[in-house]
Amino acid sequence: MNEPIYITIQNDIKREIENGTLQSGDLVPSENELKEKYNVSRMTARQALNNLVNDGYLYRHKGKGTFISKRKIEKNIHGVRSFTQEMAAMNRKVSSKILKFEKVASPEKVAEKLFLAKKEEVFLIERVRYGDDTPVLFEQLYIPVKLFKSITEEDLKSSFYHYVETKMNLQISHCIQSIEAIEIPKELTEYLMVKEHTPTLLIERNTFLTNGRPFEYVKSYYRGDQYKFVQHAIKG
Ligand code: 16G
Repeated sequence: MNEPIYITIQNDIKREIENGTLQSGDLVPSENELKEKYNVSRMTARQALNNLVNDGYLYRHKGKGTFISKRKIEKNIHGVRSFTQEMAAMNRKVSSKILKFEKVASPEKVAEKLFLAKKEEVFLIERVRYGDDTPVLFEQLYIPVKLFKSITEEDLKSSFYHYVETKMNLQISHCIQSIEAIEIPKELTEYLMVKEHTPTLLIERNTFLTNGRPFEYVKSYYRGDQYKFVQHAIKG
């Protein structure tokens, strides 16, 4: 059976994005142009464009037309890299906004993950992180106070991993992490500037030093329309 024509239109546009004929910010052909080119109804042309918008390849600008989206950020999930390093590797400008920086008694799960005594003090840090001024990630981070006695809010405006490695001279070794697809929690929609129900990738991560001690427990919420996770794997 032949594929439906709207799929052909979608694939043609995707191919032009892949080979660079269409680049982020470019205007895509209008429904009328597609109608002429493929000899289809306006409905069919609209369906193809709607699907590409829903899949994040295109976005609409009211009154101006439909445009090619920025390519998704590809996050490697096989290494332990900081947000700052990831953005630098993609030539994106990094910035962060600290929403919370406070000392709290560790919740039970956090104490367990950080090898702490019940209710031992931790810093709770919440940050919105930006790539090229777009909010792409929300992070809720717990770190032991006894390990990071003199860390300040200012230190967390730039790279936390840089602080750990260069200011504290500690060696980061590995992490244990899980990845889950969720809807954006309602309270984060405003910070990440997305609509309710937006698909989000949640990584829960416990990261360790070379001495075997855990130094962070973090929940990172990645905008699903901005991120794609990539992994290299070896045949087992
Ligand atoms: C990433 C890490 C997070 C770490 C942060 C440090 C994941 C899932 N999370 O967001 O654990 O605390 O980078 O970034 O990869 P920074 O050094 O730029 O502050």
